[in-house]
Amino acid sequence: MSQKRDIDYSLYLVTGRELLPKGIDYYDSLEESLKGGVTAVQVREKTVDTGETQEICSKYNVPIIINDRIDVALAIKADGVHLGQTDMPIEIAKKLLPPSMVLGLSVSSPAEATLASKAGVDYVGIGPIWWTTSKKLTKDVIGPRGISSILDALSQSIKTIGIGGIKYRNLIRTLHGAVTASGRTLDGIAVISEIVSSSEPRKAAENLRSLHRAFTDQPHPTQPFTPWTIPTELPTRADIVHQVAKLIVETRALTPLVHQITNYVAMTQSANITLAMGASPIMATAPTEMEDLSKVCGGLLINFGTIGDFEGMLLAGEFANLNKKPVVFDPVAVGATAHRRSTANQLLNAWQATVIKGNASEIGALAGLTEVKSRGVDSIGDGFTDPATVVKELSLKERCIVVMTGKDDWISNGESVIKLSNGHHLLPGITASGCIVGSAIATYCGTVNILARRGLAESSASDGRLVLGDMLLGAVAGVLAITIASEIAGERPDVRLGHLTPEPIIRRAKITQIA
Ligand code: 3NM
Repeated sequence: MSQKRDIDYSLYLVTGRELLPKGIDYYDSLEESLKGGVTAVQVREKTVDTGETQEICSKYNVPIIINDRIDVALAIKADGVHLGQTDMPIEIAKKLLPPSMVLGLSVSSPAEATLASKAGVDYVGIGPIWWTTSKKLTKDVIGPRGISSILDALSQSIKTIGIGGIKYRNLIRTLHGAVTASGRTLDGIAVISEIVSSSEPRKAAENLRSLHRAFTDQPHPTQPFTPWTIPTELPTRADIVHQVAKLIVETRALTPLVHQITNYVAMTQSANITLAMGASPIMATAPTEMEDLSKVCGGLLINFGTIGDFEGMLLAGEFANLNKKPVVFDPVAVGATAHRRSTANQLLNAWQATVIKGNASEIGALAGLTEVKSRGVDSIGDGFTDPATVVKELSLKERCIVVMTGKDDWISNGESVIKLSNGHHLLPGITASGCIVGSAIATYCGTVNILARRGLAESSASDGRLVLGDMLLGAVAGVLAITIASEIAGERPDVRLGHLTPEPIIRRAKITQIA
């Protein structure tokens, strides 16, 4: 056999005997995980019978790769060898290996990825993506937002696997965070503890496989970037207006539950706005409620304005990702303090936002730009000279839709940029007027999510270019609803408290003197 085996890297199990639950046999656990859908196995043990491991793998037609020990790999005619950065140099390994064996290498930076490309390895393990105790870590955690720059440095022919702390719970975040601007994604994931430490390794493997398939096979709300949801042409005004109108009507019919963790300045207004749009708000913050709520809500808003409830925000986003619910993130005044910047970073590392909404200074702070300054929660000045590029680039960086509010509102999904120019000059004078835009976006994204799940949304083939499940539509609808409502209210000076004169009081006051 001189041809290399064509390996499916989707679910790559790395063995870890020391992590087995008490009373569970290594070989039984391995066999169960293969039944659950593991597609490749790397043996990392020094003490197990490699021959028996290989026998079990071949029963399921799954390739076996040996960590570090080329001698063992050659002796058992394994399908490949995996090397770390401090193991044998690649050039020597390549000389020792027959052409039939694949060669894998661990990389953790773009520089190591470039060297791996030059060396011509078959696949790389990129890690550690998350913190893990399964291996003594000598390198910094990359985080899901650090993967794409490594993928960009690798030649296309090299297969890629993410490794380090990957769990069912963070899998969507991991996969989504890894997508590059050109659409390259991880070919698979490698795990030890999520399968090996489980008392039900088959189920653990099945769960990982099915979530991985859900990511690669079909669009869902945390995937605004997958090729099938990127509009190939800019939507026309008529397309957008038609679909927003539909969304407004559908929201009243479907009454999505919109879970909102927001600041206490905005909380009542946000709940009222949600009700006014025909949806149902729930403003829960307790961490223990997050899992249950994520199953029943249509969409989630996380607004960290008064910056409490960190644990709840963390869990709510993670569970929303897991249950494929859209997450709208409003990083209020993120540029104002180091604490806010670090909190936003932690949250964006922990879960995948579907939409990030902010004013120019907030978006600038997340993008690392200093052109627009802030004072507390407000932006100073007229905004960026090139706002379209700012939203598009942040959108590509964070792999989500970006909404930058201001005199004009700028929205991008990394491909298209839409400018909306509605609104009223009095709107910024109302506290929490920015926060309610976030609530409106979360509400309409919730409706888009429900429609997509029910298969009722119009597909790109039948009409329009905002396609099934496209959260860009939810973002546009949320901004238009609030800004156009403000224009209509602005045209009615008689309904504004700021314009109250003595005359209507004198004319209308209903006063009864009782005693
Ligand atoms: N290699 P778990 S992290 C074997 O970063 C290994 O190269 C890593 O185990 C790397 O899935 C790791 O339990 C441990 O976190 C993976």
